[in-house]
Amino acid sequence: MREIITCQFGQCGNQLGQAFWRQIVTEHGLLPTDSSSTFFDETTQQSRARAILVDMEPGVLNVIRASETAPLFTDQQFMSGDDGSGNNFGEGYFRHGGEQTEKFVQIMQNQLEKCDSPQAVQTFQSLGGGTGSGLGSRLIEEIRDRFKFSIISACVIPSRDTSDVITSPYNSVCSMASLLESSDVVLPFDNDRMFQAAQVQTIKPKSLAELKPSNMSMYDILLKQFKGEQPQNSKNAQKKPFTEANKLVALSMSSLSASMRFGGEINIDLNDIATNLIPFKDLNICLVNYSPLSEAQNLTGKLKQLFSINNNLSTTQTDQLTLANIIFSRSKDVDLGLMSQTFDSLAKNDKFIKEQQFKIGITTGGVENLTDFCWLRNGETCASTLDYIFKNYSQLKSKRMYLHHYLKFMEESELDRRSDVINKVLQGYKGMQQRINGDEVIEEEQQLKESVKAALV
Ligand SMILES: Nc1nc2c(ncn2[C@@H]2O[C@H](COP(=O)(O)OP(=O)(O)O)[C@@H](O)[C@H]2O)c(=O)[nH]1
Ligand SMILES: [Mg+2]
Repeated sequence: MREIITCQFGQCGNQLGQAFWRQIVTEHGLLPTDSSSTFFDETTQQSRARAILVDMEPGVLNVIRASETAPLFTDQQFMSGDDGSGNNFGEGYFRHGGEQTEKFVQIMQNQLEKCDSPQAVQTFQSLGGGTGSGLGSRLIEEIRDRFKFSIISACVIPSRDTSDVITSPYNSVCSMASLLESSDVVLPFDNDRMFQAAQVQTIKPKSLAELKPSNMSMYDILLKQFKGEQPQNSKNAQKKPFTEANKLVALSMSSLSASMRFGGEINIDLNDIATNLIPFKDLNICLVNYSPLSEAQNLTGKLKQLFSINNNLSTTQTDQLTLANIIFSRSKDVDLGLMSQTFDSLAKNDKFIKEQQFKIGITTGGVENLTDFCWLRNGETCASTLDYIFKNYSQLKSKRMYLHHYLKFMEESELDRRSDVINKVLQGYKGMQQRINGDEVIEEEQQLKESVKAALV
């Protein structure tokens, strides 16, 4: 079994992690099985999640330590501090990053020693704050440099809501630049989109308490301590449906590794995602849709939902040109034949579907009575995510608002370099059509010819 190590950074990252581990425990039931070793180390008496939990404020980690998932982690897997990063990428990246990096590398090495054949690292963080954004980015860069694993990063894009973190545009640009350079695949989860999707959502995933263990097991404590509620430590928690949003991220992320854990007709593992969806190394964002959010009668209904804008967790823009698509299907009742047949009938009335090539992963094992789908694709519409964070950044930066907070920790040139990275990838997505047509290559060749000519003169 190939293992996946999960790194969760900052408040949002750890709350996403909490939702994720709840989901994974419900999927694997309450007993260790062959399939559970992807996410759990089962060599000791008590199974432990293959995870590293990092936050510089103690609040959220203490909530996790007191929650029903606590038995999944040892003290050595927590990396906490006493003061946060003040919603400042610079403070997270430079101050905490300078102090914490070696400690993190040691915890990572310790986790790796417990793996036979580690496949990938997956990360959770928000882009808008300071710790997840700054320290998280720094540590992801470290993983890239030292361990050379595939890295798949789920990141939360801040809401348009003005009560959200005021400096989030700086944080988002800086951390997104890092992810684009260090992660193999960046999966943006837009809070506004997810809050809307959460309103539509009528299906609740199974909770731990609903699972009836046939005999007592390593998860006994977990089950006994189960309180059924997502811990929240944010001032905004009452106002914003973080719990529902985080569940959608957890379900989507768990579906990506479902076929490698449970097997099925067509297996897709985390490495296949990068191989298939990232044809150009610098265009490494993939958008996410999840279905079903509401009860649908049949497979056609669920797949229709999958392509609906309501089910888009990444952006409000409808899909334009796509480079590549993967659909992850998990259901006992859906095989490739049925999937292809349903697709063919949908394509008859849908121009977009008709024009796409889909790679499909089919998982037939896993959670009883769960039929769900996750659609990842890379394409022109990824520009909308970068456009959003770049515009917000430019508005503040052009007036130099709040800039002094950042200049305490970093050079202005570093901020500019990071915004250039975003802009370059943004232009890359906007010019995708030309790249596919090969126009860009011709342009480069032309430039080369001209410079040779100039040199000869
Ligand atoms: N979806 C989601 N967003 C969150 C959660 N907690 C905080 N956020 C968002 O994350 C941003 C703030 O980052 P946060 O993780 O609190 O900062 P950090 O602890 O310094 O990394 C804001 O845009 C919040 O709205 C959460 O549990 N779920
Ligand atoms: Mg925090």
